[in-house]
Amino acid sequence: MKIVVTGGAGFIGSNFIFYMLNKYKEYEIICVDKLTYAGNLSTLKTVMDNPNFTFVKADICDRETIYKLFEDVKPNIVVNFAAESHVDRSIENPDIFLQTNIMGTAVLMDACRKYGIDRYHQVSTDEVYGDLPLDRPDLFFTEETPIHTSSPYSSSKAGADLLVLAYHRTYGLPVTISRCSNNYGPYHFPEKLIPLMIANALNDKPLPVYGKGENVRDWLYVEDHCKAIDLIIHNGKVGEVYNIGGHNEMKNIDIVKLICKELNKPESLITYVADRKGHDMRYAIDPTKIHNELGWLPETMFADGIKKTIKWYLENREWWEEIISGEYQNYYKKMYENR
Ligand code: NAD
Ligand code: TDX
Repeated sequence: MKIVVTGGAGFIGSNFIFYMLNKYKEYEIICVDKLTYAGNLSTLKTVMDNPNFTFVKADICDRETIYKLFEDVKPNIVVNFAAESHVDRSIENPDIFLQTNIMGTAVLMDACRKYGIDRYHQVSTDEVYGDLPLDRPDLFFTEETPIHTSSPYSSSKAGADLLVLAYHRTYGLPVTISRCSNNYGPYHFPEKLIPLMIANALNDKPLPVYGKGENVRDWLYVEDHCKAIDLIIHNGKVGEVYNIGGHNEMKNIDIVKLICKELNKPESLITYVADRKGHDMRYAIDPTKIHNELGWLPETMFADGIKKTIKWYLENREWWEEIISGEYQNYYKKMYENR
């Protein structure tokens, strides 16, 4: 079995690679990653010497290179994690999101059509459903919820999802799509809420909470997401969409306060800053379908997962300090100074 994993030098893709190499000793994993600002080869250092693992630096939008790779490798399965993934960056500059998230997906699927594939899996997001109001805790996103996006990021992911379903209907490509809620865990890039707050708190820097911090996200430990994708690529029905989430809704402000408590830092570090444009209020996944059809259930409780995650950031300072010491400083200034 040969699996091409795109975006494997990023947060979720790398965790998926670790999970798969550990679980399936006979599988070959070929990671394809452009190594954008979000991709880090150091993340993959523990698997670089594994004979079942190969790293290929390539852009999923580069048709010639991707075709050549498929011709050489002839993968059985493609799992596409590669994407521009940060909402705030998409608000500043949508172009690259359209390029990578939509055009890159098309190139990968064209390669699958040309060289044949058993399964193309698209890693999507709950953000394609837009948001839910705070005063309707009875509402959840199901797979039937209409697509209704808010940001250039979520729109680009929705565009890709529609293209994936179109390739299934028009060309019979054997696809599946998963739409997951917010992940957290090791190797999460420090521009995102949880790692940003951990890093800033450890450096005694202000903790910038957008708006009033009332927005709700549905948090899932990254390994539970990886387990769900493993089940979908092996047992999921072709042409289907599966929502993934663990019914773990939390307000941003409560997460930030929890991080302060765990790290023994004062809540006075919390600074309320201008809200994100078009900020989604609440995400909440109904995971009934994946539970009933594939038997998936989240295994890591948030109380344990957040402790494990904080411990990981404490024990792996080198990994994130290296990241935040470079170009990231300019990004941080631009996004947060005078906000
Ligand atoms: P990430 O930003 O940490 O990693 C993205 C990876 O893709 C990086 O290694 C980057 O170098 C690579 N990449 C970007 N453009 C590329 C290109 N053109 N060609 C090849 N590689 C490229 O992202 P993540 O948080 O790990 O998210 C992975 C996927 O999961 C994305 O598709 C995202 O939309 C989706 N998702 C993320 C979350 C979350 O909470 N992080 C939740 C649901 C879905
Ligand atoms: O500095 C911050 N302050 C703050 O209040 C940051 C970075 C975020 N926030 C808020 C915005 C959101 O309400 O925290 C919440 C989470 O923000 P992000 O970590 O940027 O995640 P989100 O916008 O919810 O999107 C994430 O989940 C869905 C991923 O980045 C996406 O790739 C995924 O599709």
